[in-house]
Amino acid sequence: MKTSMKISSFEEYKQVYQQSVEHPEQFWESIANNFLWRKKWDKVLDWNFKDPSIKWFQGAKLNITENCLDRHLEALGDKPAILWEPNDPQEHHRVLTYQQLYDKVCQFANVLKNNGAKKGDRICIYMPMVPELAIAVLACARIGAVHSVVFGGFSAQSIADRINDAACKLIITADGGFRGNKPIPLKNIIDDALVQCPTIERVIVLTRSRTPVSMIKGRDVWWEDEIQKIETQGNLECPPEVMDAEDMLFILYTSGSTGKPKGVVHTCGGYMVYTGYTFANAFQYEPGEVYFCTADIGWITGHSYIAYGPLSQGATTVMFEGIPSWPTPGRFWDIVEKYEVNILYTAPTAIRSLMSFGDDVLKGKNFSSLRKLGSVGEPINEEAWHWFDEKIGMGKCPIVDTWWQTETGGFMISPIAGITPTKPGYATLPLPGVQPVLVDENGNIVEGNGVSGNLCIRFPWPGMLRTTYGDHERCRTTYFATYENLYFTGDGCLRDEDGYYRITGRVDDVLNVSGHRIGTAEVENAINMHSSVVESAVVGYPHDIKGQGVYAFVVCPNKHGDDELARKDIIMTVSRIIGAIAKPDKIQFVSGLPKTRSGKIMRRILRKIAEGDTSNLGDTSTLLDPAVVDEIKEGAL
Ligand code: 6R9
Repeated sequence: MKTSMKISSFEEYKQVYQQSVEHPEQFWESIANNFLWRKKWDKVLDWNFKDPSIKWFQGAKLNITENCLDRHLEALGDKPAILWEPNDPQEHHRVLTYQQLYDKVCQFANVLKNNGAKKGDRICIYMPMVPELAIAVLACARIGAVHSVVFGGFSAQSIADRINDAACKLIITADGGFRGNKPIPLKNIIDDALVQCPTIERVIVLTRSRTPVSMIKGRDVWWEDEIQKIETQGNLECPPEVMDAEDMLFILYTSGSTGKPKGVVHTCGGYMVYTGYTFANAFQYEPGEVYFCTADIGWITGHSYIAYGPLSQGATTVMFEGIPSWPTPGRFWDIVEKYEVNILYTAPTAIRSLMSFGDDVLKGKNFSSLRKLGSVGEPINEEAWHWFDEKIGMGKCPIVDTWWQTETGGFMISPIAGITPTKPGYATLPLPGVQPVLVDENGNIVEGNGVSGNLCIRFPWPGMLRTTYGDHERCRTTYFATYENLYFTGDGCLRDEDGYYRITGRVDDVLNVSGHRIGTAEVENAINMHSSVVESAVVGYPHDIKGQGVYAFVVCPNKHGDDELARKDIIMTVSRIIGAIAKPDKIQFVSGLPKTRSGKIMRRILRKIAEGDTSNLGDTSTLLDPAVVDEIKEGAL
């Protein structure tokens, strides 16, 4: 089988898809042949979903950074790899060519080595969206260290939990960062976290904001000083560590329906093949095109589709430090114009928020460079889809609505730009190699079209998670135990008469707030830590901009009569424990929660109340105290 990285017609898609289902191993082998390997595999795939045990390209040797950097030097050495747009448009932007990025990655990889890092060590990264973040990520991969990037919006406590879970040895951070008009004191937050992190031996601090920080002797070093040492030593090259295909590449923490966030583990070979292939194919990336993904590298979208995917394909990727609405709500459009962006990949929440500023903001902006648009993170509502299509894409750019997850590593269900006919609100069809199925409440696969169910995948793909760090059993129970021999995504989905897929949202207790995954249990645990709180229940409710908002029902008898202050205290507690991204939008104080006689909170009822739909709350007769429901209904916000 000879399959190219890019499909060129819908007919070809159907044919390749069919082949990929009938002969998955040959299919992926032929895709993998488009990458650079030190040694090819002995076996393409070995798997079972029971344990689960998933091994792709066993016996193969590679380093992903050779694919992202070294192999492009000859042809693309002086072509831009990263175009960096600072938070403040007055500050100079930066361009890093492939050669420059390569040089910087090698140098920083040597800094890591000088500071005691070696293959297999876990390294936490907590940085603003500056090129050095991408450099740090790639430098870890260069030496075979496992990176664990933590998004800059998480609190000291969340960082400490993540560092301790993975027993990280080193952390890379910056003095501070900028997002809009808000400076973020990254190093101070790290200092708070490190009080609880005995495994950290070294902190490498990049200078970004020039805010005062405390540098602890013997533990903290400046990025720039360490680079200086490398230069003095003349230690500029760093040969890539040769990795096994199934060696760990990174850990990325994500929320689930229970407990603390889990560390999703991705491995070198499969992840490289999967992100590279899906990037090239779904976006139909053409050499020279400028690609702008508005995500943060702290999330999977940034890992796969700012860093690894585009770089393995020799693309030019734009990295933006700031936020869409600062200093003006036209900021994204200014960036599109400035860099003549050809592919813009963003999230429905950003689109809705920009829509809300009205179309005047768009006047005089030049969108003519745009050829393809993408959406990710949550279901895109039709209104946002059409606005994106008409106002930004000028009706001439295909919209690639990519459904996927931290756990899937890359796109799963998505149009191929300009090839798959699209439908607003639909992620359309599975990409080659992806075998989705819908499962009914009894766990049976529903065949045919015009059906809905829980979305599962029945065959492995190279980019899938291999385990959850330090707790394989949790990986098994979360994803592989709900339905036998299937990977369960946690999403509900419908397949229409044409066989097109539309994701309807999470069916578990995970919220999607502005495209960020937040576990309701996590927020409840944080709220319950507040000293006056007895218990709480958190549900989502429809929010015009965020998609979902966080609604908390809180039993808090001891508020000293000041509801507003108690609300602020609770919000402060959640910000401290998790981070500002998980702050409840609404807090309703209640005298009790609706519970069954066995003590289970009836979330279904709370969800309805939060949605403002109290007409039909269903059967409440099994409740311990049905009267509580009336009280909650009355007090709904
Ligand atoms: C990539 C990413 C995963 C969850 C996923 C689903 C939702 C993502 C979507 C989408 C509808 C899309 N989701 N993309 N829902 N249409 N195009 O977002 O990963 O942060 O792990 O979130 O996001 O509910 O299960 P992650």
